[in-house]
Amino acid sequence: MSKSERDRRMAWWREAKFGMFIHWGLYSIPAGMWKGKLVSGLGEWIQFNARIPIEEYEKLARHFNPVKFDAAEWVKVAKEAGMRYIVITAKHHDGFCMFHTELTDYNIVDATPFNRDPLKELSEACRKEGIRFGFYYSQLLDWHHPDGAGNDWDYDPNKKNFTRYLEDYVKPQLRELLTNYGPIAIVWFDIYSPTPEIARELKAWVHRFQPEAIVSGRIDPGRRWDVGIGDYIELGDNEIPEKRVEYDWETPATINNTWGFKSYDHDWKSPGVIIQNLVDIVSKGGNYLLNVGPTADGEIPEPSIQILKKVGAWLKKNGESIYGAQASPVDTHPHDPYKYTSKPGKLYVHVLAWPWDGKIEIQGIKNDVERAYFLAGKNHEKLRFEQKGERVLLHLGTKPLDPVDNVIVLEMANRKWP
Ligand code: FHN
Repeated sequence: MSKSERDRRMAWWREAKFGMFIHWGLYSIPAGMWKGKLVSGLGEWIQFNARIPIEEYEKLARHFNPVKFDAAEWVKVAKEAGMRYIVITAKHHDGFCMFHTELTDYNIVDATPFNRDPLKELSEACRKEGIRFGFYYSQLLDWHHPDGAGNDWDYDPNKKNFTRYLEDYVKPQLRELLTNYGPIAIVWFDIYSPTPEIARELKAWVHRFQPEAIVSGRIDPGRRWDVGIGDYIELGDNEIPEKRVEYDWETPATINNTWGFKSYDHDWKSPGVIIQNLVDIVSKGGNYLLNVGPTADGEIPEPSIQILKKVGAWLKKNGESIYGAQASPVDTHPHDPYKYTSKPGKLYVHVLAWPWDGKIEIQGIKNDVERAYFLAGKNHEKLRFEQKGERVLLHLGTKPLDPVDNVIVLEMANRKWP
């Protein structure tokens, strides 16, 4: 694919910067407890961590009736948080399908009293609200399918046939997902594909039905930090690189310590931490895909909603420094109290810790600064500054406007830098 073709396909994603990840499935019923005992580890891994036999785990489906699920409400939460795309688990490692599929009855429409297809409802709600819609699909691990990888307590691994699983199950299911749910913005494969050939085949399969869909970096067989078969590099979970990465990349992240709902995980990241992570990621050229883990009733946990609202309120005022922004043109040290994002002719200085004397000196400014102002300030009132070569001293005053991140815009005399 030519560079211009690639740039065209990736344009919306580069602009979007912030997305909502949704891990939702049968595991939201046990929510981290099995037979009265806490099961440590990620909520969505409970079947594996407690080695629950398929016969027992399957029974959860009979009790899955998330009547409070409201696609419009979820999209509203994402939108108000300033998120521009949604990626939801169509099939996670437990193999339970959160969409209507002809390939197995082990799906939310046929196996539960709920009898609705949340992916259909969510994809439609996203379309109405102008939010891009994508799905997560576990292409390697499937603890329910006899040929999927990962389950050695119900199946003999030596008898598994991955090719059969790929051809007779994964590809037909992907075809359903790629043809029945409108435009698909992202197909989020996870872990890795067994070989580069399989990864390439899967990518071609996706593009056969949705030529514009972006494919996550975890389609690659274990390649990271490099341009692979996926359309962008997918970093490790909650991983933020030390420096700018010169290729499209994304950090998938939890809002507490699990992806799938766990009733006793209350270790929420504060809105401040999330805003700072978002700024850090954008300043290094990446996207932030932040997860929520809805309950078995179909609700996004209230603490997540409250956190996201605050992030959204900050973005409402400061979004110009995030959406479509480019990485910092200057390397900052992890301990610097500020970070940069940029757009042609504008440098956004994110002041993350207010200086005690109301002044901050920044370095590496290779252009004449024409004007400085707080992005969230009234009428963009001018800020006093002094420039000596590449150093700029900003007089901020003693009172921050925002408790987390105050963005100062430096307008440059010409648009050549940054
Ligand atoms: O095993 C999964 C995990 O459950 C979750 O889906 C995350 C999201 O990035 N991916 C895998 C671990 O990296």
